[in-house]
Amino acid sequence: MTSELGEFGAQSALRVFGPNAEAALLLTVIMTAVGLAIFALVMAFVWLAARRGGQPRTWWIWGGGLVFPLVTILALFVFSSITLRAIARTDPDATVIEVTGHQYWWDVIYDPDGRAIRDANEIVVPVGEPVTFRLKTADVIHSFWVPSLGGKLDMIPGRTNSFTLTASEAGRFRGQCAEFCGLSHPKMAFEVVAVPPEDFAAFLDRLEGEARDAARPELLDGKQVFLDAGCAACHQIRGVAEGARIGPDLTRVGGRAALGAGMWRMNKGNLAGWIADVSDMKPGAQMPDYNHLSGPDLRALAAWLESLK
Ligand code: HEC
Ligand SMILES: [Cu+2]
Repeated sequence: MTSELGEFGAQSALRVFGPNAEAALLLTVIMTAVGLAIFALVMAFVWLAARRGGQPRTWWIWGGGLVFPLVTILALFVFSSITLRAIARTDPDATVIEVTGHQYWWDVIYDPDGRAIRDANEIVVPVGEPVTFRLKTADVIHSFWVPSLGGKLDMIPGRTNSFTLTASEAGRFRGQCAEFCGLSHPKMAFEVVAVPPEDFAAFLDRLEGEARDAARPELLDGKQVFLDAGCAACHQIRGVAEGARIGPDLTRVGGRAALGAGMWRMNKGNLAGWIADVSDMKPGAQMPDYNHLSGPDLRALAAWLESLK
């Protein structure tokens, strides 16, 4: 099945919505402009030399061959060092969100040192406020990258890496694992959703509670299928099945815009397709296919999951 990549938020390092991304873009533009200008200059001199012929004066050799490159390269080096330092700074007062990379999804914990509220594959942040991402991995090396908000940072076994990003505008920003991590590495994406700070607080309060389904009686069949099929061995749904950590937390799975770590639209059809045939949608994903479920059971399960918001 093909993905619905283009459906989700902006993913471009050239469309920037935060100070880190702005700094990186400015560095890119200046490096490129200086490089192009020098290229044009050298070509012009080559052309002149070819037309005029004769011997160059020695000061051209010293000036153009040594002094000029030293000065320009030193200037660019200082500028890029300043940019890199600014980008790598972590803000001690920022909101902390812990993200752990798994093959091929993202475990998310809001306020890891306090309320420790778990979610997955979609990260909500307060707009205009700094957020420190504390990055870990459960298996191989992954890399956390939201191009519109700032540079990437690797998730390395046995280490915790942190950096601070600020979204300067409300909106949806797509992220992508930027380090090859296995068969479905290209299908390991996510979204950062920047909302007003008061909405962020409300989101956390709501998320912290037990899962809320649409409370329609026919949906209860789906909940029973979830319990009978053994999904709770790997998935937590607060208030229904607690504790499992092998797969993403599904407490508000139907509230996410995307299914399967930023890949497909969240709806009943895609959910049913995923549960029956995950190995086709995401080869190598560590979830078994449930193609033995009956049609009605599969539909009920998908409908119940979709109602968890
Ligand atoms: C052996 C562990 C395991 C079992 C059992 C399991 N899953 Fe999963 N599930 C996973 C893993 C791992 C992922 C993440 C796959 C990925 O994206 O790479 C996942 C992903 C999902 C997702 C997508 C979540 C998201 O945020 O997009 C849904 C929905 C889901 N599982 C539903 C179920 C249901 C329903 C069952 C029972 C019928 C089930 N799973 C059984 C491990 C499991
Ligand atoms: Cu990865």
